[in-house]
Amino acid sequence: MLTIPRVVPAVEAGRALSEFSSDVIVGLSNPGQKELPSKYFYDEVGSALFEAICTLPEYGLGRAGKRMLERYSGEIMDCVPGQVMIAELGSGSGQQTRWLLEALARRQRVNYYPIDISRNALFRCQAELGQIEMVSIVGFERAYLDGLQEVAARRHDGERLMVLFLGSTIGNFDRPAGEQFLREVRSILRPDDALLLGTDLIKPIPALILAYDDPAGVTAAFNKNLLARINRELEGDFDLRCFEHVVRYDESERRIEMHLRSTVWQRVVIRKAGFRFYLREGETIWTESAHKYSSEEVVQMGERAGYRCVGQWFDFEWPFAESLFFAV
Ligand code: AVJ
Repeated sequence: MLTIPRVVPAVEAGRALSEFSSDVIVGLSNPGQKELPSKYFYDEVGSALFEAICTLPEYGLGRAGKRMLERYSGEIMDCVPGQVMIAELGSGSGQQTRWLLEALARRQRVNYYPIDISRNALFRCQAELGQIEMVSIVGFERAYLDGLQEVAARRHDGERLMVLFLGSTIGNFDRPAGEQFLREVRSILRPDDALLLGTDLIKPIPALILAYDDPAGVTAAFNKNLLARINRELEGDFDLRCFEHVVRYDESERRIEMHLRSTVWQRVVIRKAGFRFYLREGETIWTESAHKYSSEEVVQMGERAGYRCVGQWFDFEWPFAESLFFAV
């Protein structure tokens, strides 16, 4: 069947690089807690490491997401009748999306629009999903909301837009920002458009810590690769041997935090950003949050953001929820 695997690029490489550079400067010049945005994990090395993480026995999320879509895609798509087009926020490698696309392709030709700021992720997704019969792929190298706006503009008459936000990526936002993000997605949708939202659920802390601090050190490598990426792309001189991967669970925020802790006092120079800064011994750079939810909380958050929940599916091996919402 005809497939059109292609990417609509957002910006020239130069602009993407200067955005990376200014985000790095802002995050690292903070006199309090230094931070780096987790969206920059996913260069070619980082994406490969993330895929490796998803195969780790300790990282239950990865397997739960795939298992659930393999099992429930038919049921989920039965809840979304009519002619449907699909947009995915953060396409990743596309392995879980396959099941949903195949379920939908049993009844119609499918236009699938993955949206990701990582061109590399879009290529991987096209390699994984480009061969499914009856499915055409057009990837958008864009920030989520910009990309979604462009996808929505391609809607045909009578077509329903279904947005996928899988894998618990929403957990990277803190709670208020996550809800606000859902509201902004809603503002691009029409009533009865659909949102399928994956969320990792609250579970015993030791299991959560192990999921983000696996004994083989794959997640540690994933975390440190952010500094290696700065070295490669912005001519930084981070010495990766002087950083430790640190994982903690914040009980009041109900989130995992990942940090990189400097084991020595050090000066770091990032040449292409024209930036230098210091780290004290023991000081950390906060690189990621992964918020954990209860299933009721997800429903309430969706309702406050302008949706009604029409179904929830659960994995009990690794508590995880897929929640299907319709825009009100
Ligand atoms: C892709 C954001 C869902 O938070 O679990 C995995 C990323 N970080 N291991 C997550 C991640 C460390 C992942 N998300």
